[in-house]
Amino acid sequence: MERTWRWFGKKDKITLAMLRQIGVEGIVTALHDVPLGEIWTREKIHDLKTYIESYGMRWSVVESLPVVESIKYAGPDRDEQIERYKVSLRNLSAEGIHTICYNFMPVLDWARTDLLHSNPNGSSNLYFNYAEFAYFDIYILQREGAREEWAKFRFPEGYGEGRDVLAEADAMAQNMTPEKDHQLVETIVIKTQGFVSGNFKEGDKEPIEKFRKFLDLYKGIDKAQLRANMKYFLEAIMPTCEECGMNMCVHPDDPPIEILGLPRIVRTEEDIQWMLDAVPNKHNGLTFCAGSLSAGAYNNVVDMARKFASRTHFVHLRSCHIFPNGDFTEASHLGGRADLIELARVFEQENPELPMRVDHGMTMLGDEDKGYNAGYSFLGRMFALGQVQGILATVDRELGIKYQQPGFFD
Ligand code: DNO
Repeated sequence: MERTWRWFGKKDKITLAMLRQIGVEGIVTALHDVPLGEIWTREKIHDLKTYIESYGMRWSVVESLPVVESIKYAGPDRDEQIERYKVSLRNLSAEGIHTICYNFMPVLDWARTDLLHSNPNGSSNLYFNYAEFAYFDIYILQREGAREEWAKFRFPEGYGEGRDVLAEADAMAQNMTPEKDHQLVETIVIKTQGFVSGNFKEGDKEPIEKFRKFLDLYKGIDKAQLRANMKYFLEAIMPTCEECGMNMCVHPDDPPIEILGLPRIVRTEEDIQWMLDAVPNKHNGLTFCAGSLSAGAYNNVVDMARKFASRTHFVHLRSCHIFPNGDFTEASHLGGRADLIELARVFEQENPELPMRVDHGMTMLGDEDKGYNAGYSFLGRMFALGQVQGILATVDRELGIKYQQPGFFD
């Protein structure tokens, strides 16, 4: 697979010169300064692409060309937004970029409750605690119906036995302070969302008010309706994708659970099968995010990779550990539920050209003071990339695939 890295543009503290030294061949990025819903112009795309190429790498994948909410909930300007999306696709293709990662999650792009959860070795990882999330939902967001939903919440079989998430959230409420509430809002709404070109930004004055307005847009939209809206979007853009050789690859919901009363439709094997069958065109594909999928106890990630490899256009290598109580954290890239070694075999066999990036890494050895985006450390991700490069070198030898690491004499 092509060794790529998610880079956040010219303002990223991690520079392209650094990435070139660690075996990165391709860059995964977006026009982060273009406001949501605006057309990506050819000039801006060209400028960034040329900059990347000046460092001896290429712009391999766009992550993300965001799908605005009104396409997801079918707002009045949906068709106009889809037309704009198509223009951006044509402009990207004209500049030689042919892989687009996007998501179809309503409101929230991805969710964690702790961005610096300690590992036994002193480093830290991202973490999701169900009770903290329930507390946010019931006590901070004060979402109508949240208490009743959490009262009915059950973990997948084998996890969280005897755990009462609602009781834990109520107990937390006894000890929370405005500072702790603020911290949780920063984590769930700002720090995880602010840098992914989504709905929330660093410096948003009233994020909770804004959040509630977004939730209101989805009143009455259930799973079937969201699926219909996704199908509508994909059918509308497929002719453009065919015309300009564009591969669309949806990112699975992260975590792959239903949250905040919102429908989520890219969580499980059945969901992905539905999405691929609904629009049976090879340009309608998947970002195989092993990390997101492995946070769902019902997902057998290796089986899913075998099943969906031929419609996978982009791979995220990461792995999760689910604790017996149901909470999850991000595991080592050599451990956890995802089995990255076997995934590397599956995808190398399918297509050694497939772009792959290591996803989130540990925060380690001083990463924490550098102001990196949550989950996107430098040393932690570099460590993970080193591990994955080792896995790929071994698998390539097994499969007889020749690979020359760029930037070395040998
Ligand atoms: C988080 C990322 C997501 C992902 C988008 C794709 O770390 O995996 O923000 O890029 O959901 O649209």
